Amino acid sequence: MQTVVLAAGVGSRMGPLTDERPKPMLPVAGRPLVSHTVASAVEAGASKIVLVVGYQSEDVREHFGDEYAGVPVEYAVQEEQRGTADAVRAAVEVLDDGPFAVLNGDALYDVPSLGDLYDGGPAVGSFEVADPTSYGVLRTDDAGHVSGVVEKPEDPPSNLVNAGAYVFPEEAGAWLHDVEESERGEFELTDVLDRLCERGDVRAVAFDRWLDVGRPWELLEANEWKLGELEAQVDGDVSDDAELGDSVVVEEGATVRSGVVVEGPALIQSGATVGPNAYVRGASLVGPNAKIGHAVEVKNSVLMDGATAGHLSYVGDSVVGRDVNFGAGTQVANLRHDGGDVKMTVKGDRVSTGRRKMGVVVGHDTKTGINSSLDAGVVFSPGSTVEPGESVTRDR
Ligand code: TTP
Repeated sequence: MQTVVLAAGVGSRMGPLTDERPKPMLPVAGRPLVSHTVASAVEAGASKIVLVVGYQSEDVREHFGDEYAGVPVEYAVQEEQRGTADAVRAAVEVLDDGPFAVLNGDALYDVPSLGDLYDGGPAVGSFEVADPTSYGVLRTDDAGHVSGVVEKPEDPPSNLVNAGAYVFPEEAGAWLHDVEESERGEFELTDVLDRLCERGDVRAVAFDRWLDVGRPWELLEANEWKLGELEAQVDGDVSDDAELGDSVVVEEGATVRSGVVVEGPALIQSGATVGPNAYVRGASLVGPNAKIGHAVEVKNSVLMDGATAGHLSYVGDSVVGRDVNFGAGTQVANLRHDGGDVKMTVKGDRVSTGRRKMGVVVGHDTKTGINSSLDAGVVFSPGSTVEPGESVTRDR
């Protein structure tokens, strides 16, 4: 099945992490997010991948080149991010005859479910959630076919949310040109789906696992998923008295010093150093050239390239951007005293992360002074500074 992967979005809800690189290129278990989407599609039987690129497209092209695991990769450019229908319209020109699949390039899908999606006629992937009111929700008819998608309904017709995975018949390519601008000023692929649903033969394929990666804490969840699939491998320099758990990968060129405990799942990338006497637990990604120093505890976090927590610090449930430097004794709070879900500001709106445990999101090149404390849910713009001893309770 030829598969269009949408990777032209800006990822504004992921700010400040998408300041320097597009969301599809954010690191998940040591690879770009979109490479997991592409890998799953290829494993499920994609015959060709068409990547729709736009915002900072050179990064995506450079990563994939013209094939992935023997499957050809082609590119279509969406000049302006004018919606998902507009993105697929750009791709139609490079598609072959026949049906085609469309996947969001910022979502993780399980391979067997994608296989089910590919296997048959028109289809839409769905995922069951307890509260679907903030999603596009599938409406199904008596025969179990999809009859439409209702956006953010107060009274949801089902618990099946639209997973942004579709199989369209060839003729749907022409319908893309008939889509009109929506109220929010975008050309929406769901308009094409609605038209397809009128035929009454669109299958709802329930996915076993799915994750939409739109907000910073979902990047942590994506890493939890994909780090959990790693098989232990040690190619780096690991001290004899360091303790590594079952699912820990230490890449060549990485160093794990004495007295370190890494519970895993964790990936310690080339050029990174950990320890001495550090404790890394939960699903953690220690990016290329990152540094976790003496007596530092890192839990369930992503440290991007060159991020440093030199000594005596705690970093929990956090995303730490490129070349951030945490001064000695920097402490991240990741739990509220009232035990409620941690809130975060996303594009100006205060929203619940749905997590009791959530630390901070730190834009690249931020520096914290010694003994600073960073409150749960705080977001730092790139290049922020924190004074020694300062307690940061608001975004900066
Ligand atoms: P969204 O998550 O709706 O958009 P986004 O990725 O730009 O994120 P944000 O809202 O935070 O700015 O997009 C869903 C998928 O479609 C995602 O994989 C990006 C892709 N997309 C395009 O390729 N072109 C577009 O014009 C839009 C709106 C999205």
